[in-house]
Amino acid sequence: MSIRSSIFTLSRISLGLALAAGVADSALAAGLKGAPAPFDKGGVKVALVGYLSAGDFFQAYEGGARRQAKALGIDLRVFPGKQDAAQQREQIEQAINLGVKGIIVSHGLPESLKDVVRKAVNAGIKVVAFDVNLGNPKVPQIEQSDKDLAEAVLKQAIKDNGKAFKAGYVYVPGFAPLDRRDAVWKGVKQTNPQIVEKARWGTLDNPIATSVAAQANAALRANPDISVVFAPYDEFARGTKLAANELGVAKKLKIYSADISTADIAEIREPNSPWVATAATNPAVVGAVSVRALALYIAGKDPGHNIVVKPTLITRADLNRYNIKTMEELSAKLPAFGTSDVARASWIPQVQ
Ligand code: SR1
Repeated sequence: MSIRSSIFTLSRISLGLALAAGVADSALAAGLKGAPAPFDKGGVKVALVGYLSAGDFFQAYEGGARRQAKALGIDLRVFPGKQDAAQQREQIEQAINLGVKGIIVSHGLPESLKDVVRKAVNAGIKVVAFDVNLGNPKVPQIEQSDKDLAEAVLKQAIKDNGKAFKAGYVYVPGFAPLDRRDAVWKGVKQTNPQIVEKARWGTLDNPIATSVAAQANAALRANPDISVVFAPYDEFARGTKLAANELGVAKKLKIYSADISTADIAEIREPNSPWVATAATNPAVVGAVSVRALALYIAGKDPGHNIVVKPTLITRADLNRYNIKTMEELSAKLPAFGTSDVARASWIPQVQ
């Protein structure tokens, strides 16, 4: 899907959002009328336990989760991720001890989570996982279709640069979305042997963009023939762009990424920005979908094992053409980006 192919008006969705906002406050106080137990009583305790929490994507994801939780009368406890596997395990233990009815596990390293998640499931707690494969048939998996996302943006890279170029690649293995995007990158290189990966870098050390910039600076200096960088996480793209600007090579480089935020839109639209395209979902929508899927599960419904929010290709040319400056304007131009029909039920108020 692209912006050009999907321009609609948003009035129907705005009305839904306004109604949902009205429902949210009363839902917290008294539970949701007509909802299945336990949501008919309100105050259902749920935990969101993340591995990462800093950066635009995770802030927006949490915001979407909080809004949907509020509308459902859920008492959401957010455990912020500090990129610390031991701490994430400990937080899941804490959530179990709090007596939550459900847990959303967002990102993390599967091997450090599997047994503690099994403990939660055995205790009767419903668990859903976003972007971490816990290999447990009782844990529904939420993702952004990373295959579609990587394919869309790499197709654009080939459209812009042809099938022969020297590339840089930003990657940290072990994280489900990055590994799934990596599988697509491997396939693209195999199919197009004249696309040559000259250098690879990547780190999740905080602040991620600044740490990536230091690595990108060294890699781009050592490989001045790199003309395309595949950086499939917006913090990676931001860091690489920073390095390109420092080195004065922004004009001869093109960066293709994942994710989008209002700050990213500004960076992409800067004059002569090397960041030319991204493929993304609206992270607030993914946060809302995560809460809805868990709510369905807690209510005894089957949310499905694979819950997928589809990404959209967003190019600088499209952002400029429609003069899009914010996530709100992007959602207004492209309603499929601003909302999702995944994990819905008539009793779940619509916020996103
Ligand atoms: C370290 S993983 C970063 C990715 O997680 C989410 O899936 C976002 O899309 C981001 O790119």
